Amino acid sequence: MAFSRRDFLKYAAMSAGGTMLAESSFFSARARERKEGGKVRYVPTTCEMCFWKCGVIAKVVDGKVVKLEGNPLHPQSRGRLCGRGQGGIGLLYDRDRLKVPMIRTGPRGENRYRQASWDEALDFVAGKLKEIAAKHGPEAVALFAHGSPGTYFNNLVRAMGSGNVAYPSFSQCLGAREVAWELTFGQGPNSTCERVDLANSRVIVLFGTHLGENMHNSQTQEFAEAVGRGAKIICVDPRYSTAASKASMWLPIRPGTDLALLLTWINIIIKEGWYDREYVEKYTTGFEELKEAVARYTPEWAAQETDLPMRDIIEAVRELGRYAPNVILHPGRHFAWHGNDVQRGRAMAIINALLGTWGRPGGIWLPPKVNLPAFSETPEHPEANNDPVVFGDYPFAGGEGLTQLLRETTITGDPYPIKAWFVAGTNLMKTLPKPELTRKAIDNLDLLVVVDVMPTDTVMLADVILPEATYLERHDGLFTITTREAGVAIRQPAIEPLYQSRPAWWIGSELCKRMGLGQYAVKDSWEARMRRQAKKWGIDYDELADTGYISLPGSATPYITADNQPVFNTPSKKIELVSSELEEEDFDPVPRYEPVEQPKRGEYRLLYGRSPVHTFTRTVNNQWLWELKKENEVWLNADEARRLGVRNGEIIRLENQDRVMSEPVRVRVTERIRRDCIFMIHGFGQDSPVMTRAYNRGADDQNLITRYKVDPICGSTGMRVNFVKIVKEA
Ligand code: MGD
Ligand code: SF4
Repeated sequence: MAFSRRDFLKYAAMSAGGTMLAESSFFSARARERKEGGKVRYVPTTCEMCFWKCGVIAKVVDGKVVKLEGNPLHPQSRGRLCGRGQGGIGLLYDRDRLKVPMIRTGPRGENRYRQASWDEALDFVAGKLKEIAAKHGPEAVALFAHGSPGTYFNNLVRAMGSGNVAYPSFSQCLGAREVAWELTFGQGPNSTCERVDLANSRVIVLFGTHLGENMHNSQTQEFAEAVGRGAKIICVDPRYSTAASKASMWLPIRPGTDLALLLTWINIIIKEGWYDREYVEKYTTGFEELKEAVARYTPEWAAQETDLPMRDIIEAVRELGRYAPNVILHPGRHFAWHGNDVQRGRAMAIINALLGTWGRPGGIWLPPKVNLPAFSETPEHPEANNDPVVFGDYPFAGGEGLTQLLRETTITGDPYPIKAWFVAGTNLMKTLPKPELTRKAIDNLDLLVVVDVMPTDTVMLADVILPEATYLERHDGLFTITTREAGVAIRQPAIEPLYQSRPAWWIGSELCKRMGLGQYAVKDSWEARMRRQAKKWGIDYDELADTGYISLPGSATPYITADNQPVFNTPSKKIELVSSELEEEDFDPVPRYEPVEQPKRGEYRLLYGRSPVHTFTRTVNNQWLWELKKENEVWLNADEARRLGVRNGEIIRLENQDRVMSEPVRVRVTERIRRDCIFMIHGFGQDSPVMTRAYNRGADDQNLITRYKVDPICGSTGMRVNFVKIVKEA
């Protein structure tokens, strides 16, 4: 039997206040069109301006998308979109969009291309791939990807027999966090959307997580609601972030010393008895060993190390204890900071475990139950021809592959040559630390194919540029969305692809056919495939296309009850306060503090972060969002500015420890940051002249990240290990 809208209504009505919810949040594109007399079309789909996967409703008038709204049925958007979500129209109609396939005609980096037909471009790519695979083996073909386009090239590369696939979302983002939580709870806090029950939290602790600036729609909505109903916010951040401005306590920690604070908190929680005895006894292992290991981390010592008042260190953790278990120490998101990040994540996970937040209201909700049958229409991929290089010697590198290893092997050719890269949905030149190595690797390639929507820095180094249709012009998915409940969402085109752009599924599929791998191609169309998938899942596809999201009845089981016990997929089947897996691999089974390098006199640690209206580099050329924020600034502490004689708004440059100089950038003099660091928003400083709005606007933090520190446990690249000086412009 298919789940339908009627089932959804019935299900919603069963929950508290459900009738209201069902009536007020009902959405049907077809009903709305009928009401408006059929002059306009409403198309429910899924946003990809970032990776939160909000439900969007596109209003189309005379074949033009004129408005984007949040889908009220969809739990990620709850009827609203963030600024970037609304700005999707700016991407669709960006004058600088990639419009046609192109083949490079001049030296790499000189922006000389000629237009090609799809047949010519695809034949060219397939011919080159065959040549490279014949000469070096299929493992010489690699993929870097982020977001949904990667799926289709992952299929191609693996069908060829290469396992060399890597995603910056692991090594440069949240890999260390996921690994830390998997080692502790046997499961990560969910990479699409953290399972944080902010709606019911009484105390929310944020370690550098700048909610509101790092904009994730439903999470920010819940955070705002929590602030509104008086939840206590404790913000540990060297910068007085927007979230800190809502906090009852701001702890301006010395960067790099978070683990000292966390271990001290563990010590206080145990010593003062704030932990949940019953919970710890029932669900955890290693308590006594943990207690002994953290006894040396005293508040006096932590105050010295972190540069925080001892009174605040103690008061903050007592506040958590008072309201436990309805509290949360947020797991964070961009986690690749100092190269010791798994252990920082472990300490955060351990505090949540001691306070009993996993499976408790206001803490970490339990994953919803999803029992959808596996669906595939293509054969299993063959075994990789040669061991992939993307996991290196890191025992917990995860399944996603380490980008910097792929880059390194491309440069050295050791253990074998890598000669072709597909790059889909990621701007590697601005994403990987030490960009000169990215360029060096690219110069070693025989083929660089970039599938993108905008002519970014990486695109403009490609041999072949393949223009993808934007998310408003293509089918993708089906997506399973797991929030407190599980549901299924759709991405479908609001309009036909503009210019000669094509969806990634089509590009990948055409390449499979040309490579003689037709069995891995899409049989007919992605929409037809989605229909078959929906049928297998028992979902009414037409209902889904009409509403954009269908929830799976009975999937929500967020809290521990007598009949809903948590499952911990660790070796001991318990929460591992002392990690048996780390011990087995000769790592510290309990996190141990080691100081990180601090800036020398006259230097500042380079910190970077997000703007609420931009996602990395993907939005900086978008007219709507560019109007809101055209360039970044360097946040500099007011006392330091006075000392250096730098005025607010003055143009300066930053010079890093390796004498790399930034583009000119404006200073924002502020009391809202510590004296030993500066902060800038990531994503600006585009070098591609064909991104006409973003070109040369602001400064690129990545240029200054010429050093990184690799986490020995999972191989992610800590990037907050660079120091800069302020250089005044003549
Ligand atoms: P972007 O730089 O936004 O992010 O790294 P990336 O995923 O590389 O590049 C996205 C690319 O996708 C752009 O080229 C854009 O045009 C393209 N794109 C957008 N929509 C589509 C589409 O529909 N189809 C296709 N084919 N392409 C599309 C993010 C990564 O960066 C992450 S996850 C983190 S957390 C790190 N953050 C970070 C940082 O904060 N500072 C520094 N210095 N480096 C960082 N690197 C990491
Ligand atoms: Fe789109 Fe904003 Fe949702 Fe991200 S958070 S998916 S940009 S609406």
